[in-house]
Order: sequence, then C-alpha cells, then structure tokens
Amino acid sequence: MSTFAEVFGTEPDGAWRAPGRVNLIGEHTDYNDGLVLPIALPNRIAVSASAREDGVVAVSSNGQEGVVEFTLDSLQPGSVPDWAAYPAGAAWVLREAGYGIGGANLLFDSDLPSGAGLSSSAALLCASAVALLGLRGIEVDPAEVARLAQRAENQYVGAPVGLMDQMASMCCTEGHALYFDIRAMTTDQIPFAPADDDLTLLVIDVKAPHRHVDGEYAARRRSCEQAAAALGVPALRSIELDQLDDALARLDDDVDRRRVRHVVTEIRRVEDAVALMRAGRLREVGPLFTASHASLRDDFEITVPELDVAVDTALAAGALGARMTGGGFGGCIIALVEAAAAEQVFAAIEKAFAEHGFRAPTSLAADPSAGASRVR
Ligand code: GAF
Repeated sequence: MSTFAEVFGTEPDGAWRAPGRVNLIGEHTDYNDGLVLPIALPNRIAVSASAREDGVVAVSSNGQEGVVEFTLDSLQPGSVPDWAAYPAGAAWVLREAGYGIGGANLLFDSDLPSGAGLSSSAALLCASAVALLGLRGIEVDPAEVARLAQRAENQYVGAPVGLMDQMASMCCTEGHALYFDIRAMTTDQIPFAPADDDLTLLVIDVKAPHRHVDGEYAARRRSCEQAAAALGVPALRSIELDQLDDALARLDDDVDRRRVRHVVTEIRRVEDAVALMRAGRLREVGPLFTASHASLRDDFEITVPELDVAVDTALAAGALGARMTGGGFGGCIIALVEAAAAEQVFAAIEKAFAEHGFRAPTSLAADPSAGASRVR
C-alpha cells in the first residue's frame, strides 16, 4: 500500500470517507418515486486529498495501478474510462453545478468489496465529491451531494440508477436505518439495533459473478416507466395497493404487469416494515423480507440461483426472514436471525453452497454506520 506522499510527492490536506450500504427493504422502488430503507455499512471508501491550483485532478487507488490525470476543463460525459470515471464524474458534476473546486490529488483506499451489490460506485462518487468540496471549504447539504452524485452516475458514467445508494452513503446515521421517501424527498432516521432484541442481521456475499447487470437494470427501469406512462401516472408510486388489480387489468404486457406488481407491493412492505420497527416489533419484519425476495424472484426476475439458495437455506435453518438486497443478479442477501442461531445459519449456507458447487460465501458485519464525513 503506497502512502499519499509516495504517490503525489506532498502530504494530504485532509481525508474523507463515504460508506457502502445494504438496503433492508424497498428494492427497485427508488426510480419509481417510492420508499427505501437502507443502512450504511462500516465498510467505506476512504480518500486522502490535497488541493492543486493547475486545474488538474489526479487520482490513484490502492487497488489499481498508476495515477490517472485529467483537466477539469476538458471533462465531458464518458471522457475518463474505468474506475477513474467515478471521481471524474464527481469533478464534472461539481464543475457543471458551478462549484469552484480547482484541481486536486486524490488517493483512494477501500475495504468495501466491489461487485458485491454494496454500492461501491455510489461510495466512490460521494467520497470524491465530499473531498473535492471539502478541500475548498465549500459546504453543501448532504442530500444535495447525493443528488449530484446520482447525476454524475446517470450522465457522466451512463448508469440509470436511482437515488437510494447515494442518499444512504451521505445521510445515514449510526444505529439507524434511513427511511427515505423519494417522491417527498424526506428522510427519517429509524432506530435499528437488532442486538437489543437478541437478533442479528446477517449480510452474506454470495460471490455470484454479475451477469448483464447494466442492461437488465435499465430494462427493469424502462418497464416501470412504460407501465407508469400507460397507466397515466408520473411514477408507479402513484398506484396504491388497493388500486393494483385495476392497474394490472389495464396493462397488456404480462412482463410489465409483474414488474408493476413487484413495485407496488414492495412499497407497501417498506411502510409495513417501518411501522413494525417503530413499534419495537423487529422480529415481525422477517416475513416481509421473505415476501420481498419472492417478489424479486418471481415478478421482478432479478435473482440468480446463488441468491435463491442462500435465502431458502437461511429460512430452512431458522432465519426469521431473508432476501436479496441491492440491484440483483448477484451481490448479497440479508437474513434476520436469532443471535444465537447466526453461526448455524451461515454454516448451513456454506454447506449448501459447497453442495451446489458455488463459490464459498462470505459474511460481513452489518452495524448501521454513519454517512460520509471528513476524518482528518
Ligand atoms: C442499485 C441502484 F443503484 C439503486 O438506485 C437501486 O435502484 C437498487 O439497485 C435497487 O433497489 O443499487
């Protein structure tokens, strides 16, 4: 691991961090103006940074070879490829928004597995943005930084993602899940401390290779937007659960019908989960996780065998509920389990994976952590 001084020949002016997330419930609802409930992870992308005055941004990462340099003035969507597209996208969006960020040297370090559906892309964008702003002492509301990071991912990187991951990375607080209403743009911090109820939230990376993720994500989003247009509503959030049957009857396409059913029922599951958590009835959230998984598997069709086997095995081994989390097609599952049963549930999944010839799964600590901040 190289030090900042070794890479850039100067000491950093400061250091910042932005975490990854797991979403408790509310999957593929964000771009439908819906509700989500993520927690930030202790795992984060850290960045040390120094200001420079020549309009050049130089980025390096402890996981990657060399230094990538670009001038702020020359940035255009897509102009910087690979991992450096994310810090470049952050610099581009801040320039477009009129912030005087000058130039910078940025050295990244991550303990957030990439490709595990834990939103390392959003964390990289948010870490870049808070460092570039922080170096100049520019204060921007965290939710606005999240919106800018989403715009960078949509327009600079070209991924049509919603706003959940960036909001989680910017606005989560320790010990809480972030209840985020995308239509209203309001947030509420919901206390989330499974250990107080003798429970554990297992987060298990199923190590499935991602397959056609980008195209599939865009296709799901298109289906939802098409269906909303056909139903004459601005977004699927406008369809209440008691209007679902009527809405489904008005759609011709069977695939679109199933996508709509997932989104509308999932939004209700988020409301139900939050009501139970507020009432101190966390155990009862388990079945909502399981129903969410079934909906993502059968109606939204974004699970893969590794995710389904992990969920089924967790449930058979006594989990109160389990579901895939994140964009799908790989990534992680979460399982709500009695603390005393956590080891046995994970061991059962390891065994089932070995029997299926899948790669060995790994588990992560799921302590609800704070959003992005300056650390030095
Ligand atoms: C990915 C996207 F980036 C989020 O915006 C969200 O849509 C999620 O998939 C699914 O809930 O993480």
